[in-house]
Amino acid sequence: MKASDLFVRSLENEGVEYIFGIPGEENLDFLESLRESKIKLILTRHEQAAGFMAATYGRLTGKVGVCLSTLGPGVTNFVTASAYAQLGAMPIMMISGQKPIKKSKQGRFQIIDVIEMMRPLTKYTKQVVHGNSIPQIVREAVRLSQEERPGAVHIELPEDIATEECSTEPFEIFHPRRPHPDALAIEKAVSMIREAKMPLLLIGAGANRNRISGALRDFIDRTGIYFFNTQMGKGVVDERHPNFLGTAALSSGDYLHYAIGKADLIINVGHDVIEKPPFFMEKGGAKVIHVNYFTASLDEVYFPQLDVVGDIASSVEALSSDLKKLGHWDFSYFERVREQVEFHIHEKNEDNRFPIIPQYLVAETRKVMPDDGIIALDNGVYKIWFARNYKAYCSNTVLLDNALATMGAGFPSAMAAKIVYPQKKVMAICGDGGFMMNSQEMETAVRLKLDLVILILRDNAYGMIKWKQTGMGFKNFGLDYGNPDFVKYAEAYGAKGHRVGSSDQLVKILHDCLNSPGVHLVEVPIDSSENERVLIEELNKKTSVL
Ligand SMILES: Cc1ncc(C[n+]2csc(CCOP(=O)(O)OP(=O)(O)O)c2C)c(N)n1
Repeated sequence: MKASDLFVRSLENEGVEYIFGIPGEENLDFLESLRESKIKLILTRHEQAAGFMAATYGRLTGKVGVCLSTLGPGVTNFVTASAYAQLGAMPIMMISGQKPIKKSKQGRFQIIDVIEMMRPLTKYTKQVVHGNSIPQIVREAVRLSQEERPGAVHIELPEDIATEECSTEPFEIFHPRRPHPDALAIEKAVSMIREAKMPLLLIGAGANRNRISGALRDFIDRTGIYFFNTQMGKGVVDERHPNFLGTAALSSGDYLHYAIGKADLIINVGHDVIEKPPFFMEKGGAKVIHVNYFTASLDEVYFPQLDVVGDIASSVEALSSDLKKLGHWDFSYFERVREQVEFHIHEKNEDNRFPIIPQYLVAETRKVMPDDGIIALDNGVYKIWFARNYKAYCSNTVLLDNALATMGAGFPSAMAAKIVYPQKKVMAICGDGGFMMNSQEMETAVRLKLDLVILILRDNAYGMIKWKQTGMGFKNFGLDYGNPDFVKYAEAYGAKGHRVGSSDQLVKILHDCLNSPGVHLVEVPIDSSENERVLIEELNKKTSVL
C-alpha cells in the first residue's frame, strides 16, 4: 500500500471523521488518498482557523481533531492553534507536508525546522522517515493527544515518503481504563472534608468530561456543599443549582471571593494552573485538595496539601460514598454571599439603554439560547461578563478560552461546535477585533451551509486593552480603529447581515436568526462604561456588603 493511503487508513482506524485545513503541493499524495476515504475534508481559508476548529472538535468529543497544512508558511500558521490546544487540554493532531527528505533540488526554499518549532507546543512531534512506521506513529500520536491531560501532537509527512510502498497495517485499538484513585488518598480526603467547618467545591476545566457531571451533582446533593467554578468549568453542574455560588471570572475581589476567603477547605475538582487562577492560595489560609488525573503543578498561588490522582469521576464517586451532610458544617455565610452574587449579577439585566450594556446583553442572550445551546466566545472584555453573569445549564455549552486566551478562536470554534452538534443552536460571540482575526471563515461557514449566528460587539477598539489602559491612568492611545459595514460584509459572503438599532430589537433579531437557516451576522454597538463602573469601581468599594 502507498504510504499516504496507509496514513489515511490509520486515521480511519482511529475513527477520524474530519480533517480541517489547507493542502499544499507537498500534501497532494495525501489529498489523493483522502479523496477515496470516508473522512471528510473541511477546507478553510486560513490554517489557524482550521487548527482552532480541530481543537474544538477534540474538546467536544474527547477524540483527536485533525488538521492539515503544507510545510513552512502553512504549518507556521498552526502555531497559535497548537498552543491553544496544548494549554487548553484539547486533543488535536496537526499533519504537515514537507519537501522530499531523501533527495531535494530546492535548497532551503520554504524549509524551516518544523519539528523543533513544534516541540515546545506539543506532546509529540515526529517526522515520518519510513512509510512502514506510519501505523505506529499515528497510534502513538493519537494515544498521547487523547490521554489526560489531552493536548497537541504533530506529524510531518515528507513528499517522497508519502509515495513509498509499505507492507504494514494499522494497529488494533484497545482503550485502556483509567486508574482508580488510591484508597488512602480518598480516606485522607474524606477526613479532611469531615474535619472542615466550611468546605467549598471548585469545578475546573478538567471536570468538563463525560461522566463527571453526574458524579459531581450527586456529591453536591448528598453533602449539601456549595460550589463555584472556573471559566472553563462552566456548566459541568447546572448553574441554576441552589448551591451554586458563581464563576470566578476574576482571580480576586469579586463578590464570590468573600465565600472563598471564609472557606477553610477547597475541594478542587479538575482545575489546574493553566487557567487564570480562580483564587489565590495563601500560606496559613484554606487548605486545598487537588482532585485530578494528575498531580498538581505548583506555583506561588497554588500549592495543595493533598492530591487525589486518578479518574476524576471515580474519585468523586468514592468521596460521595463516604460522605453525607454533617451537622457541624455551617453554610449560612455562603448562602448570604450567594444572595449578594445573584443580586449584583441581575441588577442591571433590564437596563436597556443604547448602545447596550454587557449585563443586558448577557441576560438577553440567555433568554434566546435553549438549555443545551452553545455559545462560543472570542477574547475581549465581554468574556468576563459572560463568564460572570451567564448561567450555563449543561457541560460544554460555554466555549471560551481561559488558557491561551487567544483572539480569533471564537468564530472557528462555533463552526466546529455546529459541525459536531448539527441539531443544537450555536452562537459565536466576538468583539469586532477578535472577529476580524478570522472573519475570512465566513466563506467556509456559508459553503458548509452551517446554521450559525455570529454576534459582533462593536466598539471600534481593542476594548479590553483600552479598559486596562484607563485603569492604569494612561491617556487613550493606540487602540482605536475603523470597521467595515458588517451588514454589507456579511452579504458579500452570501450570509445575512443584521444591525441592532435599539435594545428592544436584540432578542427578536437573535431569536429570528437562531431559528432561520444560514449564517447570520448580527452587529450590536456596545457601551463600555459598565466595565469601569462595575469591574473596577464597584468591586473596589464593596467591602461593607457582607
Ligand atoms: C491573538 C491575540 N492578540 C492580542 C491579544 C491581547 N488582547 C486581549 S483582548 C484584546 C482586545 C479585544 O478586542 P475586541 O475583540 O474588539 O473585544 P473587546 O475587548 O473590545 O470587547 C487584545 C488585543 C490576545 N489575547 N490575543
